[in-house]
Amino acid sequence: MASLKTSNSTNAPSSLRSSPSLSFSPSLSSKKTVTLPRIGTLSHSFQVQAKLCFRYPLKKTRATRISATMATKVVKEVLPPALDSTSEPPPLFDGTARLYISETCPYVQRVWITRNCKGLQDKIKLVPINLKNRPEWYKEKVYPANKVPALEHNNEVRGESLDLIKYIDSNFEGPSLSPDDPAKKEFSEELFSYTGTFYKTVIAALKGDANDAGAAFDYFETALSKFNDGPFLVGQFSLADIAYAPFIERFQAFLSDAKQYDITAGRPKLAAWIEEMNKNEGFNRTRCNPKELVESYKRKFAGQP
Ligand SMILES: N[C@@H](CCC(=O)N[C@@H](CS)C(=O)NCC(=O)O)C(=O)O
Repeated sequence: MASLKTSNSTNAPSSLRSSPSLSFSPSLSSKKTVTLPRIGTLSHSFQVQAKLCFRYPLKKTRATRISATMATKVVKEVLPPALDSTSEPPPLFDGTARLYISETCPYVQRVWITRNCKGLQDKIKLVPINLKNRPEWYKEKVYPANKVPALEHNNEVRGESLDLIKYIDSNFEGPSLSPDDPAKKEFSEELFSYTGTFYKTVIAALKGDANDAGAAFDYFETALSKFNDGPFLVGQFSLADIAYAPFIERFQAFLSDAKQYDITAGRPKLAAWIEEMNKNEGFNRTRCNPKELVESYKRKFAGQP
């Protein structure tokens, strides 16, 4: 079994470097090295990415805390208060890259994970928007579609989470999260295209028979068998994993709690993928409180008040 050992290198962005004594992620950062199992030949970019996403604890700032309510102990990024109809806009188009977000939105989460995994915490500022009491200037001056996520960068505002993760990967520094191999590139595109069907299939099952979600998770299980040089969708961790992670996080929690349906039963590759994703600090910092998530899904899909 091949393994990657990462050292306590100084190659990480300053935002992710830690003092040796500081330990936020009990599962990983208390160790000098971490072994990532089941990974064969690793590209340079994946090794750098692995250091960023799997190894580095956060630097010690007031904007970090350990959320005691998470199922696994994870460090959640503390956000500034959400801007609402009474708030002034930020100084728009002043050269700052801003990601407009809502903390619990899965589409936002895709972009937020990408930003974290590329080590762009100091380069892309998060601006939470209160969607229930949205500021008028958001639609008028920032993003006419009036949705989140939206990214303000280079005097333009863009939206659509799948477009944004690709945009950030191509237009910002940090390790590449896209495969170089043409077959993997092509398969990534297929995976991006399937996200809509995946979502619709599972949502229909959440409202009715949980077993009807099986086809979507079977697709995912089969996809994980396509490349055998790592536990992720195209072998190495990439944007394709980021595209699905927020949805699998939500569906797994809700289906298990409300429908007693274990999405990993009979799907060992999906189980291993979830285990690997749960080690990803860039993802963990964005994760929802699972209890709140299940309650909100129950209100939406199980007819509970
Ligand atoms: N297709 C969009 C979906 C974004 C989206 O629906 N965001 C929701 C929050 S999770 C939103 O902004 N809703 C506000 C609204 O529709 O008015 C994407 O992938 O970014």
